[in-house]
Amino acid sequence: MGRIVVRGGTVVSPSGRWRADVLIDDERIVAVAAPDAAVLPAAGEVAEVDATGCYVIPGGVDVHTHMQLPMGDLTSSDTFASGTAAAAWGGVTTIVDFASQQVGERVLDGLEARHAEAEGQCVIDYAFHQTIGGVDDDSLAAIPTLIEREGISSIKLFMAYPGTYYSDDGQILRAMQVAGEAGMLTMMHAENGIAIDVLRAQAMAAGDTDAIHHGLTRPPELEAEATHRAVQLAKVAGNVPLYIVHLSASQALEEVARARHAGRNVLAETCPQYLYLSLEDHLARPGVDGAAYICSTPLRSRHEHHQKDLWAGLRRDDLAVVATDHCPFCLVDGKDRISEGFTAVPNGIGGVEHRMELIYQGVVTGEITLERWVETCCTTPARVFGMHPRKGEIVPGADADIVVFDPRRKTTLGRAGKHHMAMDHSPWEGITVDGAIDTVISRGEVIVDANGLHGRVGRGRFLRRDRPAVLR
Ligand code: DUC
Ligand code: ZN
Ligand code: ZN
Repeated sequence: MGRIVVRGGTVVSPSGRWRADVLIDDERIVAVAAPDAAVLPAAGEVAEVDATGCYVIPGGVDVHTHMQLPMGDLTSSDTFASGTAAAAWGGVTTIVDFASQQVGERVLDGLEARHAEAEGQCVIDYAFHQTIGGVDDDSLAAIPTLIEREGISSIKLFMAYPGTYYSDDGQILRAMQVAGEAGMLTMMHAENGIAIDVLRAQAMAAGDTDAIHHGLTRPPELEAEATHRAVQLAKVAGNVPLYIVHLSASQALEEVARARHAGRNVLAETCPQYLYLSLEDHLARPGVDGAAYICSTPLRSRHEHHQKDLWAGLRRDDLAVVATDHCPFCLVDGKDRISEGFTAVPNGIGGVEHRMELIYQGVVTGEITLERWVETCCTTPARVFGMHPRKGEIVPGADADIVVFDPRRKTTLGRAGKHHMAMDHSPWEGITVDGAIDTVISRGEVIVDANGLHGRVGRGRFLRRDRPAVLR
């Protein structure tokens, strides 16, 4: 691959922005230097990427995706190949997806199967978290092996979905103890699934089958209650680190903020859908148009200031990460199951391609700074999940994962605009945002530029992750 210099741009990191050029040698960044520095090659000496007038930021790190995820008899519609290609188009150079285990299954079998699905298929680098859906002696015994041998430093548990992924409080406590002891991070889907299932059954029995009832049967109180319980269980388990996924409600954010204020090691993630889409404007649409927006946690009411609070949470660091929970399903043979009621519809929204641009819009509207955009979408996710400094920051020695972002252009999202995800619709249809992904470099290779996608399927490598950079 040789040497490349990214010239003329403004390099952005969580701590500031500088006029600097970036020298890449093969797969690594070897220098970040003032434009007149002697270390930089003269014009014409090496390949150049012109970043004049652009921001030069680390490749995006999306720590929550679900490519080709089996859900009942369906599978999420992006394969590892199509989903990582779409991610590359969106300035993402690393994803962390999930290997899965359920009751009666062996953890390491699920991991091996997931490796077989992803290997040779990814355009960008990838890693896995391990979902533990059946906490028992056997699965608990396997947890330390994940970090010691497999390069997997986080587990995900569910307080929702009784009968499939659900863990009761005793199981959660035991898994947190084991993960904490091994130096791993516990991620939590925090919704009270037992109460939600009662509300869902009642709604269906009453004939309330439209998509909006997906949201109404998963009220903010049940997200907040589960978040509170997860925080307490993490404390009782030995003050182990906890990461709340896809946080959507103000009330859950309050629980996280309270815990953090008390010095607890609790981190939380939100997703673009909760910052921009709402129960009334999207989930309440009739038929399949509303079903397209079924995801869990659900979109919240625009009358309850959740979005305003989430942006404030991002500013205050009560929300440390923006990920997508990319879990796309098509309308045909997927979301169209709304004809059988909202409980039959697969859960999930696609967005891996649009996170960087959508969150940059928060910079344009004054919700967050340019530096905070990079921190929440690149650097902190890499640190929290044990990939920094290799990923997430433009520093000498890091992998040369770099995005040239042009703030002067605009990007229209949706099937008629920029859309490479394997979906027959877009939740983001017609939204125009400021800025555009200009060039994407992954481990020293230009994988996206004005001429299109160059990254080949299979070039992405599995990333063995270190211990999370969080305090015990
Ligand atoms: N939770 C996720 O994190 N992803 C898809 C569905 C869900 O409930
Ligand atoms: Zn979840
Ligand atoms: Zn998810």
